[in-house]
Amino acid sequence: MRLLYSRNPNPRLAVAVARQVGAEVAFEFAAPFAPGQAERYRPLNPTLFLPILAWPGGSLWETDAIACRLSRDAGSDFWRSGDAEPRMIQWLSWGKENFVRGCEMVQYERGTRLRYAQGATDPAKVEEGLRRFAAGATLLEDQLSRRDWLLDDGLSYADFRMATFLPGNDITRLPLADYPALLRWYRRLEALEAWRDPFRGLDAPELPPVPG
Ligand SMILES: N[C@@H](CCC(=O)N[C@@H](CS)C(=O)NCC(=O)O)C(=O)O
Repeated sequence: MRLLYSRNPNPRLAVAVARQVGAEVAFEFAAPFAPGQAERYRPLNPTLFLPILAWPGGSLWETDAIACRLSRDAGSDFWRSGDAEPRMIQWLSWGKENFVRGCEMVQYERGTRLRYAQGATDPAKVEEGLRRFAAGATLLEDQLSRRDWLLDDGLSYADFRMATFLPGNDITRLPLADYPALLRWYRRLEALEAWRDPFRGLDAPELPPVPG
């Protein structure tokens, strides 16, 4: 199987998962939105977004689905399959609408939008993103002051997913330090090589710089 990726947050997350579970995949850099590339990738993912997991005759897209597949194939419980699975899905679901969404909004406005010349940062969107971040971080601060990871029984995909948009925070400037337990949790993630440096040894061109 091939895992198609770029350095952007969702494909980064998928590569980190592959590293964490020791997935047997061939890593392949892709740029479906580059001029002339769309038709090559559309049969694999009609949305053209990365990551994509591809194999002869089939493909899978959306990071969560790919994480599930990689974890299962590797015989790992990183994506929980037992009694803890509903709780893990709770965090994925809540995160997507709340903390992760807030991080993504700010990351887009201060990072992606400028990298790809999609217009100027919208202060109202930053404000809304920071508001969602703060509300989510307050809830997570309470949870993570009581345990090391989101699930009682240890590290899981929920932790990686919750942190999707935290790498590159020098540009996004989310006020993580205002939430000490959350910051400690993120430091624990950064201590994992799979999270800290997923692109080690891979052909992974740097993202365009953020101007200014
Ligand atoms: N909901 C999708 C979002 C995927 C997505 O937004 N991918 C972005 C990067 S974060 C992308 O493909 N950007 C173009 C690129 O990286 O070349 C998922 O979870 O996989």
